[in-house]
Amino acid sequence: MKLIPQEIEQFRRVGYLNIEKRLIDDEHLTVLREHYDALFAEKRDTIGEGLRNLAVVGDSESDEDADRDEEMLQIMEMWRLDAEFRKLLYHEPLLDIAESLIGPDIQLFHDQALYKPAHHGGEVYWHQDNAYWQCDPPNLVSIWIALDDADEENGCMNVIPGSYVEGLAAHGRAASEKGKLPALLQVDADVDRAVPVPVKAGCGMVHHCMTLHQTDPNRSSRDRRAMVLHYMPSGTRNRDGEVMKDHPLLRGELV
Ligand SMILES: O=C(O)CCC(=O)C(=O)O
Repeated sequence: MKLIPQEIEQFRRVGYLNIEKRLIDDEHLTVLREHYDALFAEKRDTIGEGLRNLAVVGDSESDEDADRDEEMLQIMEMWRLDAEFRKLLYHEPLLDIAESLIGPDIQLFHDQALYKPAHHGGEVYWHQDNAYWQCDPPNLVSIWIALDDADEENGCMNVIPGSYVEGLAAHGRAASEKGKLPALLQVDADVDRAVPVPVKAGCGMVHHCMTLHQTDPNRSSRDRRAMVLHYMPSGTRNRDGEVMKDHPLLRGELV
């Protein structure tokens, strides 16, 4: 399911693309949801050991007095924990999209499950992914897959079109009116330029690692489960300047 030239051109112009075709069929979606829920249930009481709540307000994530009323739950490296998510790394429709945008030699940077529970799902503040990652060259792309319908009510992605060509903005630690969010970065963004990217379950959106994006709290009665795969062209260097040879090669050759 390679992207067509108009889609590639659109991605190059605005730095993201809403993929309205199904990437994951119904049967596959049911299996992924079951495995996703099982992993979150298994880790429920082990915050800090593989499960993080990015919505913690306090001086540090482990702060005993931190406010944890809101939850923006994250499990990194799902592929290491579960065979279904390992298989997802090699799912052809996803790799075809990645190849259309970053070329034939593709490695995984990492994957993550991002779960905004109904009613009290926390916010993710405006950021560019490469502010966290500091990869070089900054040519990574992420496919954000909706496991539930995601819209403005339950915290779909909001993006600033064209921001990815405007350079890396100066990020600081995120803060809300309640206090500091130690797990998150934040940058001032021109919200008048922001557009929502609603995504149906089984579909996805792809964004460049320099695209400014954010997601709102989930106050709706619907969960918002998402799975994100971050792809890099082979040969990409990490923040220490090292080529990341040990990350899984998903297609093509190691460069
Ligand atoms: O899923 C979310 O709420 C945030 C996603 C995000 O920031 C990302 O995929 O880079």
